[in-house]
Amino acid sequence: MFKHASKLLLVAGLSGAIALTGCSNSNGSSSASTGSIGDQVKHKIVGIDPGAGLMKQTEKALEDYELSDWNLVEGSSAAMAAALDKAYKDKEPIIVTGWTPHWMFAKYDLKYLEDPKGSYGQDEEIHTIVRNGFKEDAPSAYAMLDRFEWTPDEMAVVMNAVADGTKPEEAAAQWVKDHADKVDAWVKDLPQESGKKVKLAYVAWDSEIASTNVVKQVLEQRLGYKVEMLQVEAGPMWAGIANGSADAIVAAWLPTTHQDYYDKYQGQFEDLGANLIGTKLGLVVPSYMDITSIEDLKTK
Ligand code: PBE
Repeated sequence: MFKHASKLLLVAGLSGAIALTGCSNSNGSSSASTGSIGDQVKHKIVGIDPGAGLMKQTEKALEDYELSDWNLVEGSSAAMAAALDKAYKDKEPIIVTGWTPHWMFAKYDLKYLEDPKGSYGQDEEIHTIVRNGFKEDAPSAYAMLDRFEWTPDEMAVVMNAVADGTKPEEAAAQWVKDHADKVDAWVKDLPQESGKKVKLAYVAWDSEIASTNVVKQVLEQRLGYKVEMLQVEAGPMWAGIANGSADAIVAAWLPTTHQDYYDKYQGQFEDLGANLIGTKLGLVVPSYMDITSIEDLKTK
């Protein structure tokens, strides 16, 4: 799944050497381009998995900005990253659905398109959500999950290592080792379990691969749980928490991105609050593209 990742390092190394060829001429269009931004990218926006909130927000953006002739292409996080990698190497125009924290901002020179109509909402938080009854069934795992919080920079360490080819469980184990003080506080005075099972559901979004693996390492190494990671789509992830087939997720983007799931299953889960603050979502393009706002997609 992360086969493309090793190539990304090379690209990052070259990015500084790439000269700007897409300079503007008098009528504002790119000299390296043929026609409008829409024509250059065939009116396509490279999306991710259809269950992602980011996809619904992008559909909304297409409506808000009256971009009815544009198409949002479904795929996956990995396919989006591969398409971006290829376009970036060839210095071709591309528009992708993107979010922060994500390693792609460390590897490439990228920018979010401005969103004056606010289709992507305000900055939000990633929450930890557990199934009803989990507190009684696994009190120390519940307490650890309740305490779990970290920063975008801390998450980036794990995420960037995975993007560079380290196995997610190894990158997470290394992070746990290197941040013993922080991890100590998450597990302080909590009792050990011997092999009790916990099921963590997640979607293969790069940010959630990092966070879910870190929580698994802490629950296993520090509290003696046996953790199963269930990789699913966004809809089944929320349904799994609501119906009790999964115990916890650390992947709930709120209040906007997962609002429909949150509302649909209200009362069937417990929200333990933010584990990370300072996220962002939107349309992302390479900095070499002569475009600054979503509005430009209509006029440029
Ligand atoms: N994401 C990453 C997810 C949440 C985490 C922004 C791609 C989504 O859109 O649902």
